[in-house]
Amino acid sequence: MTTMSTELEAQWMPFTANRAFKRAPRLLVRAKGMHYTTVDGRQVLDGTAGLWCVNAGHCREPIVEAIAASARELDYAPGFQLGHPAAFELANRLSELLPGDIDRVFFTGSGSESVDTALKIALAYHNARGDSQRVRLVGRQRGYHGVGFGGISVGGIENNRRAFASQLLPAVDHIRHTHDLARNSFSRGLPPHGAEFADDLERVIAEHGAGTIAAVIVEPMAGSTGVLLPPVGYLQRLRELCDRHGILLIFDEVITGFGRVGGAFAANVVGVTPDLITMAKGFTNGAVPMGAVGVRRGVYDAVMEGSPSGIELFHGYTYSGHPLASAAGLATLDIYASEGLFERAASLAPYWEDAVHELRSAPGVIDVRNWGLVAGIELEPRTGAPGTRGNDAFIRNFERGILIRVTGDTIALSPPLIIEKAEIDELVGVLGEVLTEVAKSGR
Ligand code: PXG
Ligand code: PLP
Repeated sequence: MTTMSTELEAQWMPFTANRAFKRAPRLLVRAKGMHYTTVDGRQVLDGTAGLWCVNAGHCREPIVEAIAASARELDYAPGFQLGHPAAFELANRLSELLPGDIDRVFFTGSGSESVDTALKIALAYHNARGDSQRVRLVGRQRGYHGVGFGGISVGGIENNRRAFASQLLPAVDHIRHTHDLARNSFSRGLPPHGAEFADDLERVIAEHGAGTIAAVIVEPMAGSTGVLLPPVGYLQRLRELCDRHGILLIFDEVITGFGRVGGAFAANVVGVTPDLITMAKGFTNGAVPMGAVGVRRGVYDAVMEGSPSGIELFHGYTYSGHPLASAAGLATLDIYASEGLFERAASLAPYWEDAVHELRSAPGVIDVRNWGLVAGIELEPRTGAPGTRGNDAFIRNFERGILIRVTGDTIALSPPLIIEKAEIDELVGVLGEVLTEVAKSGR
């Protein structure tokens, strides 16, 4: 691989230790179904659906064909003051999947853009209603909302903010995260303790006044930071508090959307309807970048009414509703429906839960948690070297033909929803062996 290393210099890789990667690169050249193929011809079982996005499995023929057909027929269409039918059709189809009265859809190009869009819609909503003192945005500790300035401001992952801390959005607060290993370790499904963590919002309300707060944004399940689940009753409580105080509630479902937790959205699964839902990733099965914000009818109507003529919302992207992405989205939603993949995720979840909880006895494991087809396996950090145990596990698994995702010392598993039971056994079996090797070798 040394001959390649000079060729790898120009790309500044995202969220990657560039120097380490370029010394020992891991390159993928093909994918099909549940597997990647590496540049040296090895098969790797995809335990993470790419980066939580390939929910229907890789290189699905109907999606490939839809993208190719669109590229041939309508490569690009301006979305400002013009439109094309597939984008409208996709919005209609998506609104059928969205919970409650969320039936208006704004298209973006990614999760980060969806988050910035949702925050701006929240501000525009209050402004349109003459409530323009509601400008404060509330996120949560350890939250991940992408990498735009809005997203890192409401986000609560310190590493993502540190270098930019002096220039973040000014009126932002964070409520506490929901991780409570002391009470909830090795919980199965949603953890029993911690609904009251939602009441931390009352602290912010007491400090600043409810009338200054525009919106609260949370991931129903915090993915990036290491699979932090919502305790039973927590999201309901957050909804009640927001309702009581006229605050919009945004669920960031970039990861939890499209079947990951055993329903169309986590909102559907827990039975809580937020005011806005951000999404991306699984929307197009990861095949073409695309995101969206689902908006409650009343929020959309208020913005329309606040602006009786002309452009109602001064916001949009060159690639909002891109034809190739729209085609990929429609084909993806067709597969989810025709193969019943959301239901499949729900019905496989008990098998998945039993399998991943077997890792409880592997060395170094301090927690296993699961929801739908997601699992978090938290490892004890090595003294003075946090993150190294997780990183070693990632590299050794990859060498053994298993792709996992690691943040710090927490392993996140989130396979495509087409995974078979035998593949679950393989994933968990190899991971257990690797954790033993990592503990023995100290590397
Ligand atoms: N919100 C949430 C909840 C996310 O998980 C984003 C916003 C940003 O989406 P884009 O498309 O701009 O990346 C995300 C993205 C990981 C991992 O390994 C997670 C994400 C992205 C890359 C890696 O946990 N989440
Ligand atoms: N920068 C410049 C100079 C632009 O002209 C545009 C869009 O026209 C953008 C940024 C925004 O790009 P996008 O719409 O792809 O987000």
